[in-house]
Amino acid sequence: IGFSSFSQKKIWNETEKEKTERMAWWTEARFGMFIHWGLYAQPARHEWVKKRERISDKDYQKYFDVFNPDLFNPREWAKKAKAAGMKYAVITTKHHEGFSMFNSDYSDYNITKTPYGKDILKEWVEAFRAEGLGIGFYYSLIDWHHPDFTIDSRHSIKANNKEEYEKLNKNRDMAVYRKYLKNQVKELLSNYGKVDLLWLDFSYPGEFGKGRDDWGSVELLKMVRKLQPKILVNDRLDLKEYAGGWDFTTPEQFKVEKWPEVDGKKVPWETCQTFSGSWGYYRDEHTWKDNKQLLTLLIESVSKGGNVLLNVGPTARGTFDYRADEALEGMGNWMKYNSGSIYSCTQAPDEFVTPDNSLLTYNPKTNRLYVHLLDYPIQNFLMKGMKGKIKYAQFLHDASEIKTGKTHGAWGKEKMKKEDVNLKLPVNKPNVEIPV
Ligand code: JFZ
Repeated sequence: IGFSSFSQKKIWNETEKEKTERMAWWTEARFGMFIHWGLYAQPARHEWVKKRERISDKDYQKYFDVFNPDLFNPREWAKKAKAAGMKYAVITTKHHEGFSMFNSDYSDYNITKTPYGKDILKEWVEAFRAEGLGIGFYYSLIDWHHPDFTIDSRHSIKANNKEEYEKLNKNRDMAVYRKYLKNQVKELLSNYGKVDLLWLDFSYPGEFGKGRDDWGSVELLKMVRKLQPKILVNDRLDLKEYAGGWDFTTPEQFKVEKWPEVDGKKVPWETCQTFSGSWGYYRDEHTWKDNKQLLTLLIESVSKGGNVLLNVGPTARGTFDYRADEALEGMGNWMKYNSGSIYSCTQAPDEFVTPDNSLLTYNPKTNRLYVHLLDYPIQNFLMKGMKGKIKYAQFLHDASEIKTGKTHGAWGKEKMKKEDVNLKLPVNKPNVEIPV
């Protein structure tokens, strides 16, 4: 069993080896697409707009009444994801606003009742499957629309003190919502064929927060595992100390300093990242990351044993912003030649010292070490302690040989030791740059 403590609460039985095998496709994939799409694409000013601006259900209704993404072409999305080098995708089936992007027997607040009239999720799954991509569902535990979801610190309705919370929640019953949540997840995992990944979001235990008891997390996850035994589940159900309670951890929107550990053991992880700051389409947001930043995030994550889920927030017509297209293309240009240093790769063994201005990734199956030069140096590239460890060195993009040997000039004579190796790089940086 993957967890040492015998007092461990258990959700299901699986050996560490079985877990590793179940997760192998994802661990090898390393790169996926996150898609945040819902009614909030129309106000186009953050997926949290309903809470941020305290918009009432009545005022938010207009977004439901006019939603009609006439240019939605999921096959095109899937092709873009694939061309970018992504191997799986995770879409918001329901975000905090409470709107279902799928046909549901448990709520009319769903896509088939909008002017669009069809089950977007169904079309999306078929298209992404057809391109051979893994299928992931994001489902929000938080719900600002369901009448039984109790008002809390993250709700779009604001309470100022305990009395106000109690008053607002008088007729709300989380037991009813819990049932609803379970029913909808059941629909998601029953009506769309095999689902590879479930991304539940999110827990925030505390006095005016919610956690495992509110969601019925244990029961929910048992059902999930039963319906889709191979599925991968993220770690936001507030089941950290349960065996089988989660498969990978999800640091988001910041740089991951080192491979995350639980009880001194490295755990699978996936960081998610936005292009511009918000997850949903935000028309007036101009803080877009450039391609080099995004690419570095991917390499750096793999160099620490993790995955990247890079987010796109499609417009309300069903298109990607041109800047998202450009970024995906840039990733694709690079991945076309260099994905060998990403897929199936992980953190390099400790014996390898990371040289200055570089990142290392490593493929344990082939024993290849990949050195990512973040800044292209002038001719000498010193690798400490590598003597005897390199059989052959080459560029990845064109498979041309890189010779090793004495450094140019006086520089290396002081710096280079017996046990070091110097890579003799060509003066000119090879033209593998992605457009930035
Ligand atoms: C959540 C959502 O609120 C957000 O809109 C988006 O969907 C994102 C992927 O997930 O945001 C979170 C959730 C958890 C943390 C931070 C932001 N967290 O645990 O630090």
